[in-house]
Amino acid sequence: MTLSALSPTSRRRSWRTSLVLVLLAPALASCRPATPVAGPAGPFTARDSRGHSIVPAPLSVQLAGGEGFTVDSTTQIAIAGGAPPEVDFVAQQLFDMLGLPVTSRPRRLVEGEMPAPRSIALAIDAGNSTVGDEGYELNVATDRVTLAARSAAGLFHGVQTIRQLLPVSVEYPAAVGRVLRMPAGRVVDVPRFAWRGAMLDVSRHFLSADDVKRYIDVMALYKLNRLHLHLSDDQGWRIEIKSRPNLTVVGGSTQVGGGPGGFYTQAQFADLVAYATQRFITVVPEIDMPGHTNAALASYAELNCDGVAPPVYTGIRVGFSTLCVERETTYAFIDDVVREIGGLIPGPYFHVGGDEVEKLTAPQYRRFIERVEGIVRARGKTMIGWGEIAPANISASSIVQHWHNDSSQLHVARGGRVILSPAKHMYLDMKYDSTTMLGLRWAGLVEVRDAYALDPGTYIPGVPESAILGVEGPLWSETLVKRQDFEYMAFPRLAAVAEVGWSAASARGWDGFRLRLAEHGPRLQALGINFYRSGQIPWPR
Ligand code: NGO
Repeated sequence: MTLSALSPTSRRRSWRTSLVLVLLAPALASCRPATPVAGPAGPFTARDSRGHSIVPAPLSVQLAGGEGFTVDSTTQIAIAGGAPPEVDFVAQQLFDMLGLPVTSRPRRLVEGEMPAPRSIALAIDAGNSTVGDEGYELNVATDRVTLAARSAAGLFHGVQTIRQLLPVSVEYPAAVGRVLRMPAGRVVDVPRFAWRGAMLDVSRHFLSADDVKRYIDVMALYKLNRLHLHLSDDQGWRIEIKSRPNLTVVGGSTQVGGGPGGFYTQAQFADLVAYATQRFITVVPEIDMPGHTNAALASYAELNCDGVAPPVYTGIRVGFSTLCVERETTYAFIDDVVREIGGLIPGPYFHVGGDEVEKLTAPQYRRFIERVEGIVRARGKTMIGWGEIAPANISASSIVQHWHNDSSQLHVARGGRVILSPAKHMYLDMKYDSTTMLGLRWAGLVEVRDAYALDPGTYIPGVPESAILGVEGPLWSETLVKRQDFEYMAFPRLAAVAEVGWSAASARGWDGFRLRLAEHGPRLQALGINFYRSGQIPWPR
């Protein structure tokens, strides 16, 4: 393919777009139809039929045989001019990942300058209509790698694909004598759904900010883009609210089983949000209400209808607590909480829980949700709630998260959108099989294949794919105490969640997924992740 082959419209594009196209030309020319990679170019041992082990599966992968691209001390990282500042950070992460010498530091090209031979070039191509807001186009040739996207997020996702095209030694930055070589070819990729989430319940058992960052790191590897933090429940309140200090002094003081609990200061939370943002992950805070509120009720007597604060709670029953929905003090409290947390996040979402309320009448519950929606909107955020909120008279712009036997369809009927977290597929706290020590089993056993089997486009009868915002894997922590417990339940199922959310139906398939996922065993091990060695996956020995 040469420039002269381009249409008149494309010839009118900006110099930057032309640069992208010039950069792509050699790689495009060397692309052949999909053939499994053989020999030294391929770092894989088990692969799906298209010869790669990328998870989530990209929309299209064409690998060419031959030498591929080798990263070495002469490799340069170039940023095509005009890219927004976030691209510098993406380039820096690529640089760090490849362990390049200082002489290879990312450099912005000046207008008209071509990248040096042996470069990995990152370019924003705002006119690319095939890759959407988060997709990318990657071309790998022996003398050059080009990654183009419409946004920095797209480039970031492309860097994760580069990472997965490289051998697992890329995950050992201090290893001596490693050879980082990737196969030549072309990947064009775009996510199927905008919402690809993971939820951490840091209430039942607290997880430190550093442990949450580790989780974010692995989310990024799999192109997940929403981190939902379940910050309050009966057993613990986990975020500092300056106007309501007892929430953390009392409500944050314990956890399931009576351990020490814990909470994030606002500074720690802001730092966590910044860490996620740099990885193109939006933090979605959840304050569960009006039920699942014993920690708040224990902190402030005025939130209880009888004006008496109950003791803190360390068991795992659900459904017994509720804020006093008839008292104005409750709404002043909620406004303080939404205002303070809302001020710490750039993201547009605020999750209000709303699940499993047994102590209110249906009209009381609905009025509460409608009023809280007003508070969240007045604070400039979009309300999200579990499926139970759907019968309330809420706006179509609010979001419902389906989990189990709920009436999410009602929200779709009013034109609203739904996040799918059906427990029997997406709940990462369900046991894998009958021998799994950790987790619960009320929704059944969820092996990797069960997680993977969800088809979001057909899951809720009568709900079309266009009403599905995406998917999310919640990890509830009644039985999970330490980081390794959380990891064991999340991995490798979270990779299945990611593929369900990202990959086009045409690119998906269990037989290919299990082979590709097998290659992620050594990678997860390299990252120090305590993952479940499912018997369904042919892990390499
Ligand atoms: C339910 C419940 C949570 C539990 C979880 C355990 C929802 C939305 N509410 O899911 O409080 O922790 O199950 O699997």
